[in-house]
Amino acid sequence: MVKAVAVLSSSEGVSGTVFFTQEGDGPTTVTGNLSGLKPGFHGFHVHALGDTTNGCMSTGPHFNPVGKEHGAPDDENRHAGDLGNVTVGDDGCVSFSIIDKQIPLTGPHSIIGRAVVVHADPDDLGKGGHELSKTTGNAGGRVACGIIGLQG
Ligand SMILES: [Cu+2]
Ligand SMILES: [Zn+2]
Repeated sequence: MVKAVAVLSSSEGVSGTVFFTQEGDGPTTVTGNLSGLKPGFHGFHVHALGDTTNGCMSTGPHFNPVGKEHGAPDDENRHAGDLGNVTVGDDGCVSFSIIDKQIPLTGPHSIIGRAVVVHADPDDLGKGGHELSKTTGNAGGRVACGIIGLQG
């Protein structure tokens, strides 16, 4: 079992923790909780770089090792980092559990050392018809992020 964690924070008061586990070559389970967000859908992705020198802006684009378009988690054509949306309640908090096959913790497409990013707006899952739909899901600003690191 490989385990990883990302601690998210932002200057706007968003915070949370996201845990990743993977057994062998199986899917990765992502569980987490976030608080301080506006109620509703927020895009949630793995971005390519674990670089926060310029805040969440320097984490690069969505992790996309095989050159696909932006999509929904259950689409064939999606970035590996496309985890869809988290749904925040009226209290500004969300707890979630996601199981995904495209974000391994080992091997050439490992997400260790990359970043998780939570966005200000809903991810349209590539289907919004906006000029950004096929690259970012038009999910708006990056309100919080954290670097994915190995956990013992
Ligand atoms: Cu993103
Ligand atoms: Zn994407």
